[in-house]
Amino acid sequence: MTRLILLVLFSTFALQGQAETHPGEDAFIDKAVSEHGLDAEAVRALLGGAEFKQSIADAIARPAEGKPWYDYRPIFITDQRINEGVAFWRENEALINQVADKFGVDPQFIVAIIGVETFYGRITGNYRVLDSLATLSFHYPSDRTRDRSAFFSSELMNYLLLGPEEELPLDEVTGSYAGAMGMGQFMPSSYRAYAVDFDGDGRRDLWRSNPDAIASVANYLAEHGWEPEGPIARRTRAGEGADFSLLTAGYKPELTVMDLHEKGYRSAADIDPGRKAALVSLEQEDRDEYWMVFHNFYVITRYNRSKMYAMAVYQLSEALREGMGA
Ligand SMILES: [Ca+2]
Repeated sequence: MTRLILLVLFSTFALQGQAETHPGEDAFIDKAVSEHGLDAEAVRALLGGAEFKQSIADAIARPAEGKPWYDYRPIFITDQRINEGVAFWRENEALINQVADKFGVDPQFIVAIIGVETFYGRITGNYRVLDSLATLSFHYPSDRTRDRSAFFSSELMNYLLLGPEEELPLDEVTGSYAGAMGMGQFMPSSYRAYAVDFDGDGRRDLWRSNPDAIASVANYLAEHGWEPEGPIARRTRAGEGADFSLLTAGYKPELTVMDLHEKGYRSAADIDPGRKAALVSLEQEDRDEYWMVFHNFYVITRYNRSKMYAMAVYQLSEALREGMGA
C-alpha cells in the first residue's frame, strides 16, 4: 500500500517536472537532443521561461506586406528616412566604402536595407526573441492560411545554437515580433550563416558594432549572388496585346528583355536586350505599375520575399544616392 502511494506520488511528481509549457515542446526537445546534442533540461528550462504573447500572434497576422503598394511605399519612402539615411551614410562613409569594396555590393543598397529594416539601427525591436520564436513555433495562429510554425521552429532551434556560439543571453536578447535581430534584422539561421565579425573582436555583434552589422548585410547580399553595379528595375509599359500571364511568374529573371519586348512590354534604352529579366506589377490606387526587374532585385527578395520590399529598398537607395550627391 505504502509502495503504491509512493509510486503514484513519484510518477505525478515526475510528470509535473516534465510538463510541457508549450504544446509540442517535448517533440522539439527530443529533436534538440537527438539532432544537435543539446541538453534536454537546459532547453526545457529556457522554454519554460518563454512566454506566449498575443501581440506577437496578432502582428504575424497583419504584416506590412499585406498592404497594397500605394500604402506600403509611404511607410518607407519618407523625407525622414532619406535624411537620416544620408546622415548615417556620411557618419559611416569610410566603413561603408571599405565594406562595399570588400564584398562587391554597392553602398546605397547596404544603407537602404538597414534603413528599411531598423531606421539605421535606431529601432531594432523590443520583443524578447525567445518569446517571439516560442510563440510562433508552438502557438502559430491557426486561422492563417499558411502555417509557418515549422519555419519558426527551425529558427528557434538555430537560436538555441546561436546562443553559445555568440555568447548571447538567450532569455534577454530583443528583436522584432518575428525574432529578427540587430541593425539588419537577421533571423537566427541567417545570423549563423551570414553574419560577419568585421571589427575583429572575435564576436559577431549586430546591435552595437556598426562594422559587424554593415558588413553582415553586405555579406548576405554577396552570398546570394549580388552583381556589382548591376541594374535593379526599370519601369515599363504594357502595350497592345501584352501577355499578362508573365506577371505571375515570380521574381527570378527567366526571360530576356528582348523576350519581354516581343511579348508586349517596352524595354529600357540603357539595358542590354539580352539581359535576363522578370516582370512585376505594383498596385497604385488608379492603375497597376509594371516593372522589369533584374537579377539584383531577385537578390534583394532573398532578404525579404516581397516585391514591395525589394522595390522600397531600391527606391530608398536611389533617394539616398541622390542625397549624397553621388
Ligand atoms: Ca565583432
